[in-house]
Amino acid sequence: MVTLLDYGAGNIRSVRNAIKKLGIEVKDVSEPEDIFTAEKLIFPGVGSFGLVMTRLAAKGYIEPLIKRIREDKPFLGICVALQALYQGSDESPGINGLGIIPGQVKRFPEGDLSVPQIGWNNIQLSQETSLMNNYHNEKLYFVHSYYACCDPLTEKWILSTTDYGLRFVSAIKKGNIAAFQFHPEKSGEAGLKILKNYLAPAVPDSIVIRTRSIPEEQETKIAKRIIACLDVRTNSRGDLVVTKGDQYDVKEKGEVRNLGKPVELAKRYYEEGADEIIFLNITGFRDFPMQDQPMLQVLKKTSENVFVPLTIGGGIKEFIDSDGTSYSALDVASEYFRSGADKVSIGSDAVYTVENFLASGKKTGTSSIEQISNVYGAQAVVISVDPHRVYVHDPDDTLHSTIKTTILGPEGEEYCWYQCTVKGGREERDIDVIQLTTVCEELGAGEILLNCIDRDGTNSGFDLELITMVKDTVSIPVIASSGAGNARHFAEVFAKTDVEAALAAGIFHRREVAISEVKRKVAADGVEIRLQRDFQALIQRH
Ligand code: 1PR
Repeated sequence: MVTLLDYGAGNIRSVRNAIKKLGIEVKDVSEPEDIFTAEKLIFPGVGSFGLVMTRLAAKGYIEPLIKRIREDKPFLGICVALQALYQGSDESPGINGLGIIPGQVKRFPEGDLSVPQIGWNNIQLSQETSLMNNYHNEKLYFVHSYYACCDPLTEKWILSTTDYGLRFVSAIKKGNIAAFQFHPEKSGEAGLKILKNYLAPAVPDSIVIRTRSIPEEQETKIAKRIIACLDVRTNSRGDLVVTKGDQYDVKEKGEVRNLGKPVELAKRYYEEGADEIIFLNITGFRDFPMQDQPMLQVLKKTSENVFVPLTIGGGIKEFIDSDGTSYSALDVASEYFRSGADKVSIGSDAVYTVENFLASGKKTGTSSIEQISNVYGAQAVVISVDPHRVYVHDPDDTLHSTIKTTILGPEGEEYCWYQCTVKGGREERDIDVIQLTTVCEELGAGEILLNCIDRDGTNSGFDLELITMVKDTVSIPVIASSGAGNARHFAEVFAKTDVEAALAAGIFHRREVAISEVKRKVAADGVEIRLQRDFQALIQRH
């Protein structure tokens, strides 16, 4: 029996599901005393540092938490919960942490690497503990903009470090108190194994140790992510199906293409080694009754068996339900987080927000991006961009940001700009991809999902010119999307651009290319990638 500290923020469902998957019963903290009396406590930190500390204070949880930790009763913190053990964080100035470990949590500096760190990285162990029993140097999933410093004063606490531009504390352990910056519940089988070591250790802490981690002098490296994307909508029979378009046209002979069921397909991709799964409700721009929203069920079901990050897009906006209830974009996003999503992706509403920003020149604080980012952190907000090329003969023919292209236009034009669209490409807007992505970053978005209508479903490869243009402008991670036709296209996008992740839909759904084939090709080209353990062993043997 483990007790979960659920303080009503974000995706706690995934931790709950991971524990259940391990066959262990979960009990919730219902009053402050439970925190102290629990046999084992898990504290999943979701949201910003300020949100976590404010909620803990409001519920009267701070004092029993400090008491529990000081008395060395089993405690496991995840992500922001590790940071909460420190005195404070640059993320929320003026808000005190639990103050167990001395020091201030800092923001990753701007540099060559995008912030937030989103993806799979290694850990370098500096203690031997049963918590890492049978850990074999697999990559684990991180998502954060702030980090705990490797301060010699806190040496006794450090269980592992990780490198991302600088070396930071990725896990701590002292006595029965442990905390991870990575998400074990989102780190596939490797993460579940670590969780199990905490919940039901096979060996006492004094015995162990069969672990392997990379030598201290070597830097850990974040992997490029391979993502499977599922475009979902209902067909004429009312079934919710995964579909796939050609340049966003998902109908064939008048009927929506049906490439499978969302929950089943997501499970298949998880087992095949996808580093992340994105669901896009492609008709989400239409109004829907909140409680009937079928994507909530899809998320709840998927998160029971899929232990890698889940992103949901489509319909993240403010709206009024048919019964007159009004929902803010934050309400909608919160419902998705509670149902198992780790990130939400905003499409049309981001375009409208940027249009308003450009017209008024100021932030309102009320846009979907700002609201969600303020509460859940930038890393929870993805912007899905649906641009297409507009050719011009001369850059002066338009006010938009152009590039000189090697793919000439229909009249031999050598320049183009990328026009943003809304409602799944149905409506063009007078705004370009650079305006959209830079303003969204300024408003607090943490990642760009960069589609391309011209390439979507064509199997002709990613639009490298578009990706390079955006990547050169923003400092948040970018996911390349649209056009993947084979494993070489992934190798190419990682070789020729600095993109952090690449996504495909059609080739995976139609089983034309397997995720393992993509990973094998990309790894063979020397790109850092996350390999499943059996696969890793296979590569080492050969
Ligand atoms: O505007 O916030 O409600 O979000 C709607 C979301 O639905 C947006 O993210 C938008 O990109 C998506 N969407 C809307 N209509 C379509 C459509 O296809 N008719 N799908 C659509 C976008 C693009 C990718 C696709 C890649 C890879 N799909 O997600 O999966 O292009 O495809 P490929 O590998 O087969 O080439 P809102």
